[in-house]
Amino acid sequence: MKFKLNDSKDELPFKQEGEDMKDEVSSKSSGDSFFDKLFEELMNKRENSTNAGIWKILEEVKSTFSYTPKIGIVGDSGIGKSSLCNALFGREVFPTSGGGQGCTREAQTKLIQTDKGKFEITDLPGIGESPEWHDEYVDLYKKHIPEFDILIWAIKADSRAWKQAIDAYKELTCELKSCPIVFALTQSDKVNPSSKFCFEKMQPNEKQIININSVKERVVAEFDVALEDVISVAIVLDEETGDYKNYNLSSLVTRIVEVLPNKKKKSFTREAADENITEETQKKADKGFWDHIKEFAGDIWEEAEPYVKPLLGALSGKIISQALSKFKFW
Ligand SMILES: Nc1nc2c(ncn2[C@@H]2O[C@H](COP(=O)(O)OP(=O)(O)OP(=O)(O)O)[C@@H](O)[C@H]2O)c(=O)[nH]1
Ligand SMILES: [Mg+2]
Repeated sequence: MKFKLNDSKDELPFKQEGEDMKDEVSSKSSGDSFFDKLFEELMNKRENSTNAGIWKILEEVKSTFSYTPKIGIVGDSGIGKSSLCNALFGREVFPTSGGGQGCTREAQTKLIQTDKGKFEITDLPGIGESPEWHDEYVDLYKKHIPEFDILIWAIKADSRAWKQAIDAYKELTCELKSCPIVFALTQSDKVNPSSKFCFEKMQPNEKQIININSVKERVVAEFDVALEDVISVAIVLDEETGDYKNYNLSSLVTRIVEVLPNKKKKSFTREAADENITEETQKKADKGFWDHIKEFAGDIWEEAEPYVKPLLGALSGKIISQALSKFKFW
């Protein structure tokens, strides 16, 4: 049966606290006292500080760090949108279908609570080759795109029926000025010669890579987008372990982090599954976060730096869940 939410917001049940992070939390028990000390120190300094601006900066650190990123995904039915979202965030965001033609013509939005924060994700139906729904869908996209921080436009790598999608995309120029977009070529393992894809290593073979690159070139030419914004991916559910295996999701995450504004980078990597975030991408997200804080601070950054600096190490990389819980004391 097709899962249909009819444009409603659905909150998934909370994960049991510590369920996902068990290893991390227990292996970093010393981190707790570190954060206790850090925040105690900041609170003491707060009493001595006469500059209210510093506390505005710390509030900005808090709100930027705990921001709820809003992600949109658009693509035709059965091309792997749900699988992509589930693998990207490392949890069941949307149920997957058997690959049959779905008929949901509404947006499906979910607000997902995790042990690190929240994120909101909206699945928009693809326009397919259905001219009769063109205007309805373009209106739907125009309504939702302004709410997103990032739009993932999914296209099946071995399909050629893109005309309606290209026309719709071109009608969204205005909305997309304020919403970065990346193109995900889904099910890249099915690109010819599909029998050559190595599922063990999740890697296409040389001939497939050549053909995937031609598909990318076509997307670049027909949608008039930059090559670096087109990323080929493949997702396979390992029936035995229940885990998703993927090809190239880390490249998709890297590109998303690159195109997101500084203020939003960190909250996205906070929610993406750790295995999809390379060290380099994590650094880019951290740098974007602190560049944003510096810009927010402006002239008083120098004065504020000694107060804010201890947070730099604490909020970098993946050591964030403890930090977030301590923010509640502010
Ligand atoms: N071979 C292969 N199969 C995939 C891939 N991604 C998804 N699938 C399969 O394709 C089918 C549809 O995947 P979904 O993720 O449910 O696709 P969807 O776009 O969300 O579908 P609807 O919600 O019905 O629009 C499922 O059987 C998936 O297991 C992929 O990269 N490679
Ligand atoms: Mg789906």
